Amino acid sequence: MKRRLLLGILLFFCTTLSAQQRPNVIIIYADDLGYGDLGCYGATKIKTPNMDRLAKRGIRFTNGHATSASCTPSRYALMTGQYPWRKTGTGILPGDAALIISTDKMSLASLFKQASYQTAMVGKWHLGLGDQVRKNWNGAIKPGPNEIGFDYSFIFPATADRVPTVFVENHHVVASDPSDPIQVDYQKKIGNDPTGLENPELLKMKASPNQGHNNTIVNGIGRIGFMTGGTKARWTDEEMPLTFLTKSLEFIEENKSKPFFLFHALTEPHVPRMPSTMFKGKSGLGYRGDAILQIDWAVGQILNKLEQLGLDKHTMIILSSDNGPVLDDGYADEAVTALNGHTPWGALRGGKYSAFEAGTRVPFIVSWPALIKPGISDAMISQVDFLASFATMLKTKVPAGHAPDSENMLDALLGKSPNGRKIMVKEGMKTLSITRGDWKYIEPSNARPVNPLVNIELGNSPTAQLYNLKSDIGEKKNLAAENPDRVRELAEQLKVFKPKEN
Ligand code: NG6
Ligand code: CA
Repeated sequence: MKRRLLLGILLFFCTTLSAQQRPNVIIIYADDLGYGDLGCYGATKIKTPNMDRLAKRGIRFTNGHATSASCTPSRYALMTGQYPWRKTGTGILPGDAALIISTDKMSLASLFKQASYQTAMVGKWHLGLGDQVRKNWNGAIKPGPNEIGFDYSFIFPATADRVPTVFVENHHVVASDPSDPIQVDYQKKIGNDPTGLENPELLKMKASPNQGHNNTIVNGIGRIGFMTGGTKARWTDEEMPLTFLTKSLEFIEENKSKPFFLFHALTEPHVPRMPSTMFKGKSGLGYRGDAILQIDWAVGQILNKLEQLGLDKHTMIILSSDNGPVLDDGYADEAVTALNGHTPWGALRGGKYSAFEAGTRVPFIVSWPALIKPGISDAMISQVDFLASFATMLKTKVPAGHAPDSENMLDALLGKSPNGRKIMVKEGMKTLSITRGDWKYIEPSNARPVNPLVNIELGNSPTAQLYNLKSDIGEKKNLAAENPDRVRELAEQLKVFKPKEN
């Protein structure tokens, strides 16, 4: 009897200990969700109770960042631990691009896999698939997520507004049909499907002028790029995020007794915003707001599932976004006209595509009830740091030369330390900035200062910009002229991180 009790106590401690070192990890990664889009980050015109619940029981970072102000480069950095501008070809990818992540370097996924986690990638991918552009969409498509360390993947290839609008499960398009082969072309029209340009009367949501979302029509929405075939395989926008959620919930359920790593990459609130019927019109802010309610609901479903399975205490959840917010990003979806005073960028300047803070400073919440004490952290932290931080948590060595820009921020992520990075480099659309302490320097750039189509200030200026983020989070007052030494120093320091000229 005594021995049994002792054994029981021992077992209890061992499980608790290993769960403390090896929690399940879920990254919920939104697409274009802004710093000011969540109630817990100050939004008042939209309600996000589930994300707020997550923040309340975890740490809400006020200074958490994507590396870049658009999708592909931010995801590349998160997965590889390398600043994306150090590698060519990491800009926003077309839907037929080849995989841009090297399969022989450690990735965030292969790190978890090496530590005997079950790993899954569900949702938006946008890092390329296969080894060439002209790939066969009807056979096995590889390399992709499964070749960089995910045991299971259920994705769509690029963005919701880019063809092919199909799911790929592991190596195969879901519901593909050999008698209706899929072909994709980004240069010219392929097949006979109507396009937004030729048949605007078939659209249920019009494209904004001059943004180019008027190629093949799928589900009444013009896309970027042309596709033909795969009629049964095409997803409908209203249902696609729910499919992703279902796949993630199934993965959690199937792996409830082993440690798992799940990357749940949402497609909302990226365009085209076409929420499911249960959310349409619910926010009063147009489909963009409705899409945020849909995200919040999905987060709630994941939290509930973990609770039901008794996994909530030992599961670490990170919620963040790949870049900042945008309103009109290609469709006439009322994002601008129905905004109703909501400020997706909070008090920050700029938005998606911008070198100003709203481009990259994003919602960033970390929860792990068994270990993390709730609070707010001002530590400066970047998604490029996940790889080195989790390597530390899992006691895995990152091979020399891999993940060169990833810093171990585990203590900051767990709220054990208020200190984050000393310096951080980020990009708008190519324009780099460096932040050290309170000071942010944006390198001079001759690129256009404003993108008039999306109506966002890009943070570009032909002369140097220097802001004190402590006193001026909105980057209103350029202090470069008064601080030439600081400008010189930061410009010098930034050189180390610039792409190598070749
Ligand atoms: C841009 C698209 C935009 C969006 C973005 C990718 C135009 C004019 N705009 O090129 O609609 O698809 O790419 O967004 O084509 S991201 O969040 O995946 O980076
Ligand atoms: Ca994005």
